[in-house]
Amino acid sequence: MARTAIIGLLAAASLVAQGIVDLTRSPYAKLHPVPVKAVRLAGGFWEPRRQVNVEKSLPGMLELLEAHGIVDNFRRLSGRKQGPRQGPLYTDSDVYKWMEAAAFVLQSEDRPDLTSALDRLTDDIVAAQEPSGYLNTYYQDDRAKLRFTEMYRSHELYCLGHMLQAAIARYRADGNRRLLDAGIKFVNYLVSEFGPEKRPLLTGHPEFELAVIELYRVTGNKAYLDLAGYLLSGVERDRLKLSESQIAYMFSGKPFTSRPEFEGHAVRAMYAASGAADYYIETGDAAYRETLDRLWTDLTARKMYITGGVGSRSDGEAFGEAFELPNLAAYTESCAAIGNMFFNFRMLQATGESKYADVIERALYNGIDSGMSLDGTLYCYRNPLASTGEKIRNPWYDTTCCPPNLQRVLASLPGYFYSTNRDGLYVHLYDQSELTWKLEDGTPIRVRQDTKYPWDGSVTLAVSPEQPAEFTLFLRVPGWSRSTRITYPGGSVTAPAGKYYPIRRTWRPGDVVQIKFDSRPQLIASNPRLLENWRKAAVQRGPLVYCLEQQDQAGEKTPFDLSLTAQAKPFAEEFRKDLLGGVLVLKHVGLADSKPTMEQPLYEGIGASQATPTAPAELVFIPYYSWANRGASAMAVWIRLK
Ligand code: FUB
Ligand code: ZN
Repeated sequence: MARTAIIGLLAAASLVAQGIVDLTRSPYAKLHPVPVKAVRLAGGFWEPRRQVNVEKSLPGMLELLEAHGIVDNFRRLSGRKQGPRQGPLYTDSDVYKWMEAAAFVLQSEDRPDLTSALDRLTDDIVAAQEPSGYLNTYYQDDRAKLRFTEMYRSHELYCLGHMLQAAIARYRADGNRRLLDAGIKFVNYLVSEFGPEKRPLLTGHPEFELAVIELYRVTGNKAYLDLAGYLLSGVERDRLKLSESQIAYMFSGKPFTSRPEFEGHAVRAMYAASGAADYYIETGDAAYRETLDRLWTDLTARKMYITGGVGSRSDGEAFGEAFELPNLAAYTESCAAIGNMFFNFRMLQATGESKYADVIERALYNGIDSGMSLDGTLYCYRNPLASTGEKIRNPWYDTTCCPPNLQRVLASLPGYFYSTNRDGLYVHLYDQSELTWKLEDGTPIRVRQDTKYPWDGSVTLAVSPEQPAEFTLFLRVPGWSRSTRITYPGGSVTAPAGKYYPIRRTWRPGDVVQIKFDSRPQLIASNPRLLENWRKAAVQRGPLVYCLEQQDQAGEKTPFDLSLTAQAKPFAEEFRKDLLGGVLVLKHVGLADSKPTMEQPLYEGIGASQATPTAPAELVFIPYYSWANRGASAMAVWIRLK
């Protein structure tokens, strides 16, 4: 083996506990994600996105956080800046999310600019911390007396949760524990002051639960896991006099294990479920597992958009009823889709079941990827499935939770690709990339993926353990692939969809596996109870959901004036390098209403309606994630069927 390869493998062996979560000692984890640094994305679909994040989004967002006084909120507490506090009460979390994103970048590559920005921010934050450990820039001065008195809205634990996640990501990047020690100090203050026999505590916006469990994983201090368990147990509803509507909205304040369904604020609910999944992974508590399964079914069978977006109502940024999934009015906050990914990522590690990876992929390639513009400077807060052409992307929001959330997902993305267990290696996601890690018996391994996924359904994996080793390679076969052929040394199989296909054998350096997924476009129908999608279809190709954007259609017809014919013919495919950063465009014959729908009667006899003249039209579809990158334009995912 070449000397550089050996050095690379040695470097891999020295990486410890640098995954998005560290499940190496978690008794109920079936899988263990690999470190972020172990996977190098290389020029495929995601690497350009990751790069734009590093080069454009992160610097731009730090400038905006500074320009809006959000970092000064910390500095004013230490006297380094004067002036009033800026922004809503949860803005500390946005600085922390940015820091977490930057720290994940450092897990992948050396970036002195990001290291020094993190050092400066850490300095300002630590200087603002009180001797007790308390730290929140909103509950200061005359608001100090309100601390922990209005927890249903205060976001004190939410901000601390994000601080812990930033601190842990930094610690895992380069061993710097300055922010981590500050976070631990605050958590120790909570442990000493709050609890069943002490003062009551509540996460009005869940997030802290999953963060403090990660802190338990870092430190081994069981008090942190118990604190999460206490919060999830919701025992303080009486002492805190919480109303039913508060409990429903916050998705906390009553036992997590008593939840029959998802309701209330979608981001809160997704983070609560993620924290509960973490709690299950550590405790194996069967009541948690049952609840998580029940909630997952509620989500994926009744409340999730085809894009992986969740939370359909603007009012309260909340879940609707079952099948209440409007397209134009869809709220589908970027943070909620990200929360969906976090929840499913944890369920995947807990169970090893590919249905969770399917949801991760659905959310990632669609409802999350749509959240950041292709140039990395504009963000969607809402990710609707139809639009009449309003402006949807902005560089900044007063509540700017989504941009840094998108940044931390992109920065940590390599860590989602693989897991290990005692039997071998799981491949969850496909993209041009290289894994340099080790099997759980310590055998160093490299896996190189060569693929144009998602544009092409072919993936070639070169599997190279350092020396011949018997283990199982578990290849995820996505639920959307109607037929999948896997060829490996000594075998060729048709693999069922929606499962991991296990190949157990003695693998030798350079062994090659070829996978051919069926990524041809499909027309997708909704459950009939999803009333808005009656007689409509969506187009999906591989993991990508497609849409019609007005500016691509001949005569700039709106998507609402176009329809697909029920007898679908094959789609024409054209890779357009020049368009939207390079996308595979789909074209299909369809019909255009001769009279624009805007001018048609609101109601008319069915006969007249069916006789509305139409003309043949070519429908041009682009991937949903790429919409709204060329200015405002009408868009639809669900297209009328005629
Ligand atoms: O409340 C903090 C964040 O702001 C939530 O997670 C988002 O939904 C937005 O309301
Ligand atoms: Zn958000």
